[in-house]
This record gives sequence, C-alpha cells and structure tokens, in this order.
Amino acid sequence: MAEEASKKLSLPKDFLWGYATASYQIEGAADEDGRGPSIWDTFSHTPGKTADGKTGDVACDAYHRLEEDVALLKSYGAKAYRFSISWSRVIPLGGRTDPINPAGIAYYRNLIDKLLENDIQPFVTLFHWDLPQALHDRYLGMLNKEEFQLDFENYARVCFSHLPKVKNWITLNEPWCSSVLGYNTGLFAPGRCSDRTKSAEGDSSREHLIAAHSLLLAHARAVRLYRAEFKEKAGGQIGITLNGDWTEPWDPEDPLDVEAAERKLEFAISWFGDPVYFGKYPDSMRKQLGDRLPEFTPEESALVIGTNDFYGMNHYTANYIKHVDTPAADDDNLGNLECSFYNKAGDCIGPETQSVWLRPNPEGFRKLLIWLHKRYGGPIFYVTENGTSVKDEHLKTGDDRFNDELRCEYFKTYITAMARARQESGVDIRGYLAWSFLDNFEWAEGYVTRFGVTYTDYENGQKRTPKRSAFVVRDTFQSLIEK
Ligand code: GBH
Repeated sequence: MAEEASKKLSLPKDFLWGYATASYQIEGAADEDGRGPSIWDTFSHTPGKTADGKTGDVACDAYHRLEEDVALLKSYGAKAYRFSISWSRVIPLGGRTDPINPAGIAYYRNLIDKLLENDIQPFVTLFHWDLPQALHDRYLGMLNKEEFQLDFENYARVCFSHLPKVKNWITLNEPWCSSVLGYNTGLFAPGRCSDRTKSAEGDSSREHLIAAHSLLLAHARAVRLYRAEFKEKAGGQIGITLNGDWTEPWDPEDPLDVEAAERKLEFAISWFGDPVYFGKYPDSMRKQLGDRLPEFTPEESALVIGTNDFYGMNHYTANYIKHVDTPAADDDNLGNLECSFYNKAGDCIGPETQSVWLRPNPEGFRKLLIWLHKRYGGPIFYVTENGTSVKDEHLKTGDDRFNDELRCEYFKTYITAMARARQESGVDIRGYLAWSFLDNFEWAEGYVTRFGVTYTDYENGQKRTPKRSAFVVRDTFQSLIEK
C-alpha cells in the first residue's frame, strides 16, 4: 500500500464545513418589505407545476428567523453557511435602471453580520434560479444575452458593494438546471419547452443552449467586475457552482458505453466547465448539436476563460450509461445515451431515496472529484452541496421523524470519500457545505421530499428540530479535522 493511503485519514485544521440553502427554498416572506416576484413565484402559483400546488410563499419562514437559524447552525458546529440572495428582494424589478430595495439589502447585511459574529463564514450565491419576473416579462430573461448579462452585472455590483464583508461569492448555482429544466424539459421555472400541452411557447432544441450561453457571459462579467473593483479590498474569492453526477459504463467491456459515460460528463458538466477553464464548449457537444450550440466570439471567449477562483461542486448521485444506436433527438440534453441505476451485470448503483434521480454511491463522489481535478488542472474546490433525501421520510411520525438513518450513512460515507480524494489523490478541497440545513421547498416536488438535517414542521409554525444526521455530520468532521 502506498504510504499516502496508509496514513490516517484527516482534514486540515482550517477546513471549512457547514450547510447550504437557497433563498426561494427557505425564506418565505414572498410579498414582504418590497420584494418583487420571481419566476419561481409565478411558476409555483401556476396550477399543475409543483406537487400539491405548493409554493414558497412561506417555506421555512427563514426571513423572520434569522437569529434562531444562526444559533442553530452554531449549535451544529458549522464553520460556514451558504445561502443565496433573492435578486428580486434586492432589486424588485431586477434591471440596471430599476430601484434598489433597502429593506432587502438590510436583511442580507444583518444575516451576514450575525454569521460573522458567530464565526461562521458566509458563502453567498448570487443566483439560485429565482430570476426577477420583471426581467422575464421584459425580454425573456436569459434568452436575451445582451440584456441579461448587463442586468446581472449590475445586480452583482449592488451585492458586492453593499455586502463588503462577504469573502466567498458564488455567481450561479447549477446553470445546467436553469437552462435544461427551465427551457428544455420545462420542469422548472419558467417552464418553457416544445410540448404545447405544457407551455404555450418554447423550443426544446435550442432555448436551453441560448440560456446557458447567456448565463456563462453573465457569470464572467460578474467575476471580471469583482476582480477589478472588489476582490483585493475584500480579500475574497469568486467562482461558479456546477452540478454533476458520476457516470459508469453500463458495459465496461463496450467501448461505446465507455465513451457514452464520458460524453454524459461533458454534456452535464463540461458544457459549463470547459468555457470557464478553456474558453470553449466540448467537442462532443459541437459534434451532436452543430450550429444550435452558440459559438463564443473571440471577445466572449476571452471574457469567460479563467473566471474561477475556485470550482463550486454540487454532487449527489451516479448513473450507469448505455450508448444508443439511433440518432440523437433534437431535444436531447444528455449526449444521446441512456441512464440506468443497473449495469449489464445487474448490479445496482445504490439504495432508493425519495428522489427518483438520487441513489447514494460515495465512490462516485471520489471518482468525480479526481476526474474534475485532472480535467481542470487541479483547481481549488469547495463542495457547495451534497446530501440526500430519504425514502418515505414524509410519512414518518413522532420521534422517528428525526431518525434519518440513510442520511447519516450517506454523510459519513460521502465525507470520507471526499477526504480520501483529497489525501490520496491530491484534490485541493477546502470546504464542504451539506445540503441542506433545513427541510425546505424542494422545487417542483413541493414539501414532500426532505433534504434537511433539521426537521421543519410545516404544520406547526415551521418549528425546527435537529435530526440525527446533524450530529453525525458534526462528529464526522470533528473526528477528521486535525486538532
Ligand atoms: C440541487 O440540485 C439544487 O441546487 C437544490 O436547490 C436542490 O434542493 C437539491 O439539488 C436537491 O434536489 O428528474 O430530470 O428533473 C441537484 C442537481 C439536477 C438534481 C437535476 C435533480 C433533476 C433531474 N439536480 N435533477 S430530473
């Protein structure tokens, strides 16, 4: 055994760990103190779009429980907390000539102050999917690349200048989801797609590719601005957060499956990662999508390349990948392949959870960290989300609601897998934010699916109760981090 591998597994003293949330999923107060509507308000209020027609109107009511929530984070031992800013709380109409809402700024300033007083480092996401509705109405949001990037840059400037104590900025959360779920499958706001029974407008063969391009330019402009005017003074860093599942070939003996597994990673991750690190889209995407995939002009390429101080990684699950022999459909977003939880030998990738897309597979986390480390030249990583739902957790009663065995196991094994990637393979991971601090509004799944280490009692004034996993995460980090 290599010496590295035989050393006791550990994490450095300054390793940051804690929890993550997002504005629309927890804040509530949708209509208070001058907040403007976002596309998620509109979408969740449209019949048939979310489970049981649920909305984020109240959610976890986090807007009114800032002190209680920071105290709870502190009691969990968290060293960092990732939250997102509701763009339409800060600029209700969203645009660069629209007024700023001082009450919105005050809320986030207060949250940041409380966190810092408790030695909890804020990780602040500018955009976790909740586009101001006014920008959608005005120019279709990210389908208008010129307008969108300028309005996002202005919004970023407002946040950077009014929230100077923040040292860790994340421009976008999972632009893959904004693009594909918003403009290709239409499962998320604004719900556009080619299926006219679901959406009056949309083109699932193109719009997500346009949205992604605008998002990349918006990210790049915010980073350029931060580096030019704020970074040095704040002593801060800025990056993008990308989601990505690990892939294994369905038949490891079939070179076409091996290739398809790699192609899936490129369609899901490198679509955004390659522009940020290399200034271009992956060849596999160009080959399949042709001129439907926008080209970076030389100016755009120069703007986007090198715009990550760190790689924000959201990771949950893994899939087996099987190639298909037929040509790709126009609305394909995967890379012309099939995903499965079973491989040719009949092995299952992991146990069931409440989320149809999520099966725990901690080895996949370790392997994906190594894949990203190699592809992108050893960047600094922060794991900005990782976690799981638990099958039928919403049916539990009494104290059993706080006994989340599968989630405990998930966190133990995933955190260990991450520590191994760091120690044995040299992946430069500086922090880890578990998803999620609280059970919250799980988008189209409403409140049925729970991801929290804290139970939120929606029937009883959103009362918070720690689940067992909150202590497992704490103990796992305490035993790994060097004294
Ligand atoms: C994260 O995305 C989000 O950032 C967070 O807001 C959310 O609460 C959390 O996951 C838990 O879901 O069946 O085709 O609709 C994770 C990455 C990618 C997972 C898209 C769900 C949907 C696949 N997500 N995927 S589909």
